[in-house]
Amino acid sequence: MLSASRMETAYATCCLCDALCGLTVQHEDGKVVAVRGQPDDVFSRGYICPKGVALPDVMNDPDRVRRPLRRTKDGFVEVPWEQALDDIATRLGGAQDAGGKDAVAVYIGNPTAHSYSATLFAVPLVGVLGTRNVYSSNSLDSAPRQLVSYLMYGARTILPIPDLDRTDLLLVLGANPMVSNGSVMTAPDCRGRLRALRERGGRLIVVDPRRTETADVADQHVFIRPGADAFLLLGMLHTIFAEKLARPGRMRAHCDDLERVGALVGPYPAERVAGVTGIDADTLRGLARTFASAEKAACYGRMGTCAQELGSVVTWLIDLLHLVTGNFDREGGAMFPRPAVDLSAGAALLGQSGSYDRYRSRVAGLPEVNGELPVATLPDEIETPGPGQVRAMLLHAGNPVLSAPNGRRMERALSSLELLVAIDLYVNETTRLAHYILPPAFGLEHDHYGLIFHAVAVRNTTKYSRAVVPPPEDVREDWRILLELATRVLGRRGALGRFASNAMRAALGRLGARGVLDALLRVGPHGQRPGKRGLTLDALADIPQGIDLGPLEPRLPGVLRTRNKRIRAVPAALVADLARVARVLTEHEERIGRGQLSLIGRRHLLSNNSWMHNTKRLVRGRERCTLLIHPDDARAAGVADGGRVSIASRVGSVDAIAEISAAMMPGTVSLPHGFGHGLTGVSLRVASERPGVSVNDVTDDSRMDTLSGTSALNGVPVTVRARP
Ligand SMILES: Nc1nc2c(c(=O)[nH]1)N[C@H]1C(S)=C(S)[C@@H](COP(=O)(O)OP(=O)(O)OC[C@H]3O[C@@H](n4cnc5c(=O)[nH]c(N)nc54)[C@H](O)[C@@H]3O)O[C@H]1N2
Ligand SMILES: Nc1nc2c(c(=O)[nH]1)N[C@H]1C(S)=C(S)[C@@H](COP(=O)(O)OP(=O)(O)OC[C@H]3O[C@@H](n4cnc5c(=O)[nH]c(N)nc54)[C@H](O)[C@@H]3O)O[C@H]1N2
Ligand code: SF4
Ligand SMILES: [Mo]
Repeated sequence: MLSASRMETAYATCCLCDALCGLTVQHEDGKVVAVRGQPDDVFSRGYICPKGVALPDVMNDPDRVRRPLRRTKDGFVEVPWEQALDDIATRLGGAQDAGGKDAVAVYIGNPTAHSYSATLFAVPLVGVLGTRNVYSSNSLDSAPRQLVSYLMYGARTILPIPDLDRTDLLLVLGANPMVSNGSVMTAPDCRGRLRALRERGGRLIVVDPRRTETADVADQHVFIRPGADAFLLLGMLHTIFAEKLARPGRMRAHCDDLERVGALVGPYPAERVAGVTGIDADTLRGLARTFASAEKAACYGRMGTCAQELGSVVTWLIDLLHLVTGNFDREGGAMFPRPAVDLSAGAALLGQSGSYDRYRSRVAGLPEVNGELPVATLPDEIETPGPGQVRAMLLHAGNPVLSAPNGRRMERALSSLELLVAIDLYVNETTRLAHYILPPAFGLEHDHYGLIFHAVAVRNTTKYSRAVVPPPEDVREDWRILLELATRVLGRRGALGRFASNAMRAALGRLGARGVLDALLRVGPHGQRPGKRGLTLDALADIPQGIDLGPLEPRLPGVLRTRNKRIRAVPAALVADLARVARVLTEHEERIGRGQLSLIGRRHLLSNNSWMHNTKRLVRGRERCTLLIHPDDARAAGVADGGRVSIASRVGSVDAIAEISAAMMPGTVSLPHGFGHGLTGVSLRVASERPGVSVNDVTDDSRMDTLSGTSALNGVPVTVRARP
């Protein structure tokens, strides 16, 4: 009886992926007991996926780090926070005293973006460190999208999003929203929204080297060779101009140089690109006509179009497809959300609208993109001696040994650091190499606001969720850890440093993450104005199901941050990169001639990148880390279904079980990322039972979109052999 009376229910938001699903959380005595979908949530309306249900498994995981750890020769030992923070600050400062600012690197991992407070408080820490060696999962993910936005619209945060709920035609290129639940397109219950598209008579077309779960619910699926999207889009644009289907309408007035596009795509008629894409010329022209003639059409490209050698050009061509057909900033096309926190204004205020090629990486000479360098070159910066060599690194919510290409090389490089500090929940493949692990509060132990994800959402909504349960006694919220490190590092820099440190601690410490968010809401488009009571954090917190701010609306030209308030339709850097497109096309043709296999990735609904394999209810079922291979390729390599194969590339090889599948395009094989938990020193008991192998021991760190520094995690040339 007593225990029943203590059970309470709260609203919350899932922090795991972009979808921002509303949750109903049952908790008792400070412990979360059950998580369900929240039917009243204005955006997700009750939808939830199995990962959201499993959130408490991570929070309550016996393997979770709950006290600061220091590595000794006998393994990790617990240390008090103050001692850990002081020693870390001293050693970071020491590394910078000896080797300059760049001697300390920072790596910001994916979950950082899912915490508004960590996102906000990483900024002052990176600022205080003043290093050029800033890395993040962006260069394994969406850096091409952010770069193209900076080049065309004047800010990396101005992201065109498919108006999913109102379009008549959704052309999906290299995304699998049925599994990923949408990415750079916040759309809780993608499955239901795609069903609704078809129920209202709309069409769904998927272009992917694998017949994916999304292709399975589409009207049409077209196989494409990995990395050939630029050629497809050039061929489509060529057809649109050749057949006089271009209808830019009001976009003409909003763009500079749109009229140059026809000439740029001139060398790429459908016949020229058919062979290299694997799509016959008629089908290709058909796609162009279907897109151009639809009343409302949107093209959605994601990991498949970003994590490849031509990621930036492909992203640009997708935007051009919208502009040229007039499906831009218009209902049912690609549109700009209007979030309650105006990220672009905030970024502009901090001087962070974006940047490109202000400096280059020391060793490989790769351009800086929006203040970051490519993760793929981090090992170069650690291993190559000389001024500016990285000696120490802060790792926030990342697992580059499993997530970056050539993971074995990353592992070697990180092992050689003087100091590696991880802020993380687990002793995993990367953090086991750290000298310190600092444990953060997680999930429903802290509040939630979709700072970044409201800004890429298919509908304008806003929602703040309070923390549901207290964190374990000795963990701290990420933003506090980041602030502690920033102020301590600053405080070591003489009298002026101590003054600045005290000022920062007083200002940001007192305001806190919530205070900063409140201020951002107040100055945002729905905030307070003279004579008008607008949004405040307190007011929002009292509406836990969120506020619906309506469908996306046209925002040109106000949304732009270019000086003349016009879109740069053909930025010079992208036009220049067309020379590389021509070269890559020839390379692809040669590769096809040699019959070389291409490796791509895949995601699973129950996996989340590298770090949710330690929860029993998410690792159930069939082995997931298998190599999908087409029957013809299996036959040619003598590979049997269920047989062991070795997959080898320039950088390494792994063994896996083969799964013969006609869902693969011939010539293409697929292995998921985020596995490989069998390394010594990993403390993940559940994950270690079915460790799998890391595809990133095979992906090649030298293959990248050189414009944006984004790794070509897809389309890796490999050979597959049967193992005895
Ligand atoms: N369940 C689950 N959800 C997730 C994640 C997860 O790990 N698990 N991760 C989250 C994260 S961090 C992200 S960034 C998103 C990613 O979200 P998505 O991009 O939707 O997810 P992917 O499964 O990577 O989809 C990429 C698709 O591109 C295809 N592809 C590969 N190469 C090419 C190519 O060259 N051209 C074309 N046209 N297609 C290609 C692949 O076959 C795959 O279907 O998902 C997020 N959501
Ligand atoms: N081959 C291949 N490689 C890929 C991809 C692919 O499709 N194919 N996808 C790429 C993509 S899209 C991404 S985003 C990257 C992700 O790569 P990373 O960002 O490097 O790593 P994750 O696997 O997301 O691991 C996140 C880490 O953060 C920790 N963590 C979780 N929540 C919190 C928190 O609230 N606070 C803190 N401090 N830590 C937390 C977890 O324990 C885990 O160690 O992987 C990339 N790698
Ligand atoms: S779809 Fe994403 S946000 Fe929604 S419950 Fe699943 S993991 Fe959480
Ligand atoms: Mo990602």
